[in-house]
Amino acid sequence: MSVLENITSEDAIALEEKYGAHNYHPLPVVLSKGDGVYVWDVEGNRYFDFLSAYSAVNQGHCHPKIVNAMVKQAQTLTLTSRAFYNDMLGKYEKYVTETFHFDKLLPMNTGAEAVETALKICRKWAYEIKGIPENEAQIIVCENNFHGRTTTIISFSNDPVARKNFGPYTAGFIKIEYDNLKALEQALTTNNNVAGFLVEPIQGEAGVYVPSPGYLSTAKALCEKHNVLFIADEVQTGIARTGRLLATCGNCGCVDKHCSGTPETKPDILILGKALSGGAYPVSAVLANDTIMEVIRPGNHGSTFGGNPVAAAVGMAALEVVKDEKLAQNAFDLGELFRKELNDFIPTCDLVKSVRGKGLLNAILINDTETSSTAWDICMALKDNGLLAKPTHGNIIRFAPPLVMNKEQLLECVAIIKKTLEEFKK
Ligand code: IF1
Repeated sequence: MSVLENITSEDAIALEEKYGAHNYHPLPVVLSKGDGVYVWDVEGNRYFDFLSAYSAVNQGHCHPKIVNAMVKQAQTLTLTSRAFYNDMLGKYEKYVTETFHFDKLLPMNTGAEAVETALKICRKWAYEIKGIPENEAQIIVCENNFHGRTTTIISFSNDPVARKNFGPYTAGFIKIEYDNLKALEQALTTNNNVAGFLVEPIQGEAGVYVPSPGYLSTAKALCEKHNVLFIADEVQTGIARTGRLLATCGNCGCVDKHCSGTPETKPDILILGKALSGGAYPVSAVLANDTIMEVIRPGNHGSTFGGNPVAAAVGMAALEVVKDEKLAQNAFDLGELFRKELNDFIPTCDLVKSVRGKGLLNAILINDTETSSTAWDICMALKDNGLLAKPTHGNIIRFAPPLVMNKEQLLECVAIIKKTLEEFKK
């Protein structure tokens, strides 16, 4: 079979079943084309993409500006390794650090790599700047976190499916309840060697948990008080997804009138990924100011592909799209509309308990048990009605369309969601 030969959905699924590791359980749809807010399956059926590859495709599928930047660079120079300089990395580093107001950027590829990088920087800062005894550093994390799939990251996960039988686990982490400032203060005051606090501004995988107003700014203040680094994992919430350039917007200089821009929530270490490339290429980054990033010296850390010229070209184009098309403001406005529409609808529908989210990162809570298949079955019905979404844990369906969606398209999707829920029979 030639790799260019068209295949049916059935054949594609059978090939993955036979030749691929079974580390996912995808919805039974085989996509072959994407453009903006739409994707098409191999049979030519068109869907609204309401997952955006877990918020990596914020700029819409195959955005021409991003694709053109990628193709142009790929025809020029793809990879030099960091053994030599190249003409793209410095420009990219300048552009991104000025966008998010940090002194320096360490370029990586995946979100998990960036999280691991942030943990290493935090520990090294703790030993060399804060003066914590070597190998004694503790990093506070939140229960129900999701930060990636590496052995160290799953060591501090409490999701048994992601964690079990991958031990022995990495030590040095203290788990506290999310959105609980008393728990954070207690962890800070009862442990001497705390180096950092790693937190998602909204817990995506856990079910789009938006913390109480003031949680992030007060957490940041508590970290400052105890000389502990506030580390924000914005891999999923960043790049305009929550209606501002960053969910921890602080002096980000974003153009949106909705941005609170309060410096109190500006993290000491910022982790970006996913939509930093618009979903076209693996691009992630860790940003920090010199007093923190200077602990990293030649030989301490690296990556073959980290900061490659294609990643640099794609990253700059992806951020320009966010700014030029005011995607944060659009996400804010359409998010407000989405939640209003669903909040007006929910009282008429026993199947849904609530809707929550910020910007265009939202989720509905299904009125059934965590172990029921109802959320999955609803997603299957949504697929049949032309909209793709997938449950997170159990009885929660995440809704995260590309941020380039317009009002008419959003209202069409709301109509599909309402129709599907009204017609749904368990
Ligand atoms: C899977 C979840 C979402 C992330 C945050 C780091 C990473 C992610 C906040 C790691 C990645 C992805 C991974 C993907 C599914 C998806 C996901 F369901 F797993 F949790 F989005 F919610 N920080 N999230 O959300 O980035 O290494 O993947 O580039 O592993 O199943 P990555």
